[in-house]
Amino acid sequence: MIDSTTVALPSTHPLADGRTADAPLVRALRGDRPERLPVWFMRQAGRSLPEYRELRVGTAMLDACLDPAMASEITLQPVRRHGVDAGIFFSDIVVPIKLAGVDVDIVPGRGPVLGRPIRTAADVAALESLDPSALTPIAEAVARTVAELGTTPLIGFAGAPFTLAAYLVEGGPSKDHIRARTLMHADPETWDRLLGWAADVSGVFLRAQVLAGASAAQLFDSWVGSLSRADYTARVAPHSARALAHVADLGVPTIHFGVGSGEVLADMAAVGADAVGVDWRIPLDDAARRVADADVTLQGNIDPAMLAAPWPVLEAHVRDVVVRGGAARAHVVNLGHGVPPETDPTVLTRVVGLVHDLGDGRATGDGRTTGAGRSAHEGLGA
Ligand code: 1CP
Repeated sequence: MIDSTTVALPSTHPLADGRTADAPLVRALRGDRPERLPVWFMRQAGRSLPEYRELRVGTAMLDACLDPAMASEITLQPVRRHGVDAGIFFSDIVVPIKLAGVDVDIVPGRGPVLGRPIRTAADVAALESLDPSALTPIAEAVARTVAELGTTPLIGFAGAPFTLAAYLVEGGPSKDHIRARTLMHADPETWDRLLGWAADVSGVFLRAQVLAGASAAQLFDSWVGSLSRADYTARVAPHSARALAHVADLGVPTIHFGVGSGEVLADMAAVGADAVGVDWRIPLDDAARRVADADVTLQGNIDPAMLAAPWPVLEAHVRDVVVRGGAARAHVVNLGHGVPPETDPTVLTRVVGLVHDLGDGRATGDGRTTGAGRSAHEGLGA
């Protein structure tokens, strides 16, 4: 449940004490067009960085997530290296599930795998709620990280109930989440209880990150693309709203992201976050039309496949994304999904420099953009 005793952010929070209140990311999420377009990358922390791989040697993924010093250092690595406009907290969507007592591990090269899938009414009834006190290592890692980040905001995150349910019911990564979607229809009551539980676990996880210092919060519904629109609106969206409701009273800007979400983009926007993340399949000007009924910022949508293309091809693509993003009320530049592990990190740094050189991203008549933005590498807290 939402803790009604905390009605506002602590006065030492970076948004409350002013450190991040005017950061380009925060301004853009709130609907403003800062002089410089904010840019960060999903999965910027981790696999593509040699310094990450070195630090992780000998430490299992979930142990790294629960080690405050290590989680904080991994979060900071891409901010130092690329000069991105935000850190994304190094953790995983299954961390709060594990802390709620579910037998889950992250298997290298595969992803989250459960000791025993959750498939029946009895399985769901046996799930325990997440005690916020179990999140002490998370809060400590966030606090350490924001102490280093200065004026650069940290984004906290959690998995949306459907994406979590896809792992819980299937027992691991799957292609079309068939068993989960069968349960949705075969036993709607159990489905509802499972997604309600997942919404609260993710909500408590998000809230802990925000209270400890995150200046924005992203809900990842990565696998939403396997749902029909009718199933999304009737059986999933209310639970996503419930997850976000856990941080609503704190006033931090929120982002709602899914892959393959074209069919449900307007419905995702209606869930109530300040921004919607768009994958690479829909041009941002088209996405802006689809979400026109909701007053939202767009985040995205550089095609991750382009990161390995020759620079002139990638540069033209980034410029096109920025020009099309001009159709939205505001734009946070990102990828359409995560950084592929084999990405050359110097390419990411170059993309940050390019985006920052494009100023506020508003197109001029010739399809290029104006502005004398700062370049990357201004360092933490600049
Ligand atoms: O050993 C390793 O390096 C494990 C790889 C890894 C990492 C670095 C996993 C396993 N998770 C993470 C970190 C992580 N996961 C972050 C923080 C880093 C960052 O974004 O910069 C975040 C935000 C996540 C969230 C996450 N985990 C999502 C949603 C985002 C997305 O990419 O769609 C999902 C779907 C997961 C599940 C997961 N965890 C790990 C893997 C390989 C997967 C996907 C498995 C599958 O294909 O189903």
